[in-house]
Amino acid sequence: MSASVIDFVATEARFGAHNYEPIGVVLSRGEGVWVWDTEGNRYLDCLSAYSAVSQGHCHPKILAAMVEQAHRLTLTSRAFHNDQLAPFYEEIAALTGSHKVLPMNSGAEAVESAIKSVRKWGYEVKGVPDGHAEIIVCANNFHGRTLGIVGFSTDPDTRAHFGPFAPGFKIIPFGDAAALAEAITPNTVAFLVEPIQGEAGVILPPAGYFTEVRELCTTNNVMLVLDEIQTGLGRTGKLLAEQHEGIEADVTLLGKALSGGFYPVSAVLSNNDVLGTLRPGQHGSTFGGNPLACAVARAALRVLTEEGMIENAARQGARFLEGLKDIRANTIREVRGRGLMLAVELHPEAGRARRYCEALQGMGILAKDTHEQTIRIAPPLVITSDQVDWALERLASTLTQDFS
Ligand code: IF1
Repeated sequence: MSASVIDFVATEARFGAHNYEPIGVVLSRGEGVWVWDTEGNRYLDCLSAYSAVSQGHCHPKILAAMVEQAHRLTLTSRAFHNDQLAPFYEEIAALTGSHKVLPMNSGAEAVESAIKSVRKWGYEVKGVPDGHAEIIVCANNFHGRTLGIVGFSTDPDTRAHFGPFAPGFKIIPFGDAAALAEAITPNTVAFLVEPIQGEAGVILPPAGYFTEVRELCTTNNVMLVLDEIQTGLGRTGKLLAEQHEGIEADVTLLGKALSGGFYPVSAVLSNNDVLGTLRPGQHGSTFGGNPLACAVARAALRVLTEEGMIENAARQGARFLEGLKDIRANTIREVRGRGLMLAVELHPEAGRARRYCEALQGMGILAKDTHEQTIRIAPPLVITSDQVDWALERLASTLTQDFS
């Protein structure tokens, strides 16, 4: 690392809470799939800010919408109407086939908002006795960092020493429909689940799982809440990951790529009366639904469809996955994923995934390890075939090295 990089890293360490352990690269510019560090070295971004920069870094049309709106009006609060919120509602509802929209900022806020809404729906519509609503979630879930959410995490790092936590959550294994059937009681208001578990290491459920889940939820009048904050908006090669199983959630959570990475924008979408139970004064956010966020989100959604990014994610994702499967390396235990949400799981003897990510950095690729053994690969959805092949060559030469 050069002197200036060491300086940035040391200053962060000196003043910052040490809640991250970043790869040793200091980025200062991005365009499309590429990012540049402070020395001018170029990297292919295979993380996309955890799938938030799906439209590519600094997409010119989203940038233009943001700058144009920033000149006009940025924040009104929801005490007044603004001229960007209604068109945002209309466009996102039309795109996703939803009836109601609740705009928030971070992904965690969308999750919290959904929890509040399904509980309220449970008491006021389903008739659950007050204070007794149950929400079923999955082991190894990741839904964010707020207290309500980390309380039902099963990851010790995420959860330990942050309690006491709120009651009302039941944890079942992911991918096990029988476990869901068993866990549902008359007080169950919702099943909250990721279509593909991201932080857990890109874990796909068995085929048919969500069809069974949908049936169980419908039969028992339980709201199916899909956290599509990471899987949504084209990442898996469909607009929403639920489409792979031909089902529809009652409540869908979006975030991350909803702004193309320009700004924190999240949303709760509902296909039924869940959001309809919220009355004035019962929920809100100073920044949620602000005109700048809405203008950015509208442009982010527009380019996603107009520029064929969802189809490209399906095409390039298939190419990437095939290419990864063709790499003959003793270090690889499994490659998996859907669309451009991919992962390479290493054999325990191969050494830590972190070491491979550092080696990839040296070859011009930024990827991030998760859970010691897994390298996550999630480039922007605008990646081309040549760029996929370029990445595969470098991945092949890195994965055939031994860092144990
Ligand atoms: C961090 C992982 C990704 C999410 C799902 C809600 C949220 C997230 C399915 C909360 C956030 C992030 C946050 C990021 C790491 C990250 C992540 F490694 F944890 F799993 F993306 F892969 N639901 N995911 O994945 O959204 O409040 O952050 O906007 O640094 O914690 P948020």
